[in-house]
Amino acid sequence: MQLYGRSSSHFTRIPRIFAAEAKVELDFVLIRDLMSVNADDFGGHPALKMPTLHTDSGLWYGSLPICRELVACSDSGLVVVWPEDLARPVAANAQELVSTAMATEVGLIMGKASGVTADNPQQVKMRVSLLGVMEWLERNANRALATLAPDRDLSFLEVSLFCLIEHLQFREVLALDPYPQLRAFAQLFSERSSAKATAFKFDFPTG
Ligand SMILES: N[C@@H](CCC(=O)N[C@@H](CS)C(=O)NCC(=O)O)C(=O)O
Repeated sequence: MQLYGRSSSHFTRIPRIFAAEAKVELDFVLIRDLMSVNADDFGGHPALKMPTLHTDSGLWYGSLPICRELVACSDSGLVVVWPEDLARPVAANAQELVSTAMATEVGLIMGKASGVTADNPQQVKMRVSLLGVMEWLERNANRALATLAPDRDLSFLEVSLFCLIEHLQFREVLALDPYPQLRAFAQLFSERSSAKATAFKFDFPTG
């Protein structure tokens, strides 16, 4: 199986962590030009996004479907809590807000990279949105995580929350000082070998 993405991408790191936890071997194919308008450069992703997974059964777009496929293909018997298993509002909301914040971060980073100034009204709104999510997560993420089945090996919520927090710091989008609860969660999760093996880094000098 081949995963198209970048080591600096939070949406790509999620399936890389799942692959490591499920002990699935992946060939990692780097996407060189993020501004390309050719879907082939994104492993065939029609929306020109990463990640994309290539398997014998076809192409898989998006981090959640890719993680599902990786776990389904593995013999590891990994017990995973998926977003649809989140029955309590606090946990379902946490997942929704983590996914929203990740997309907001992409908008902020892509805007900055393409010369949009920080005082652009859309960038201002995205930043306020991100701050609102972070404040909510700081107050509620631990309560959300406490609702997860204790016998799980992993949850999509934990992995995506971890990737969001580390990525905010890595891309210097937000300082994490105001979020001690989230920092403590990320510190604990970062001890996992799957997290250590997938640390964010820039694959190219331009990021
Ligand atoms: N819903 C998609 C989102 C993917 C996404 O936004 N990926 C970012 C990188 S982390 C990307 O491709 N950015 C390039 C762009 O938006 O042009 C997923 O879950 O994989």
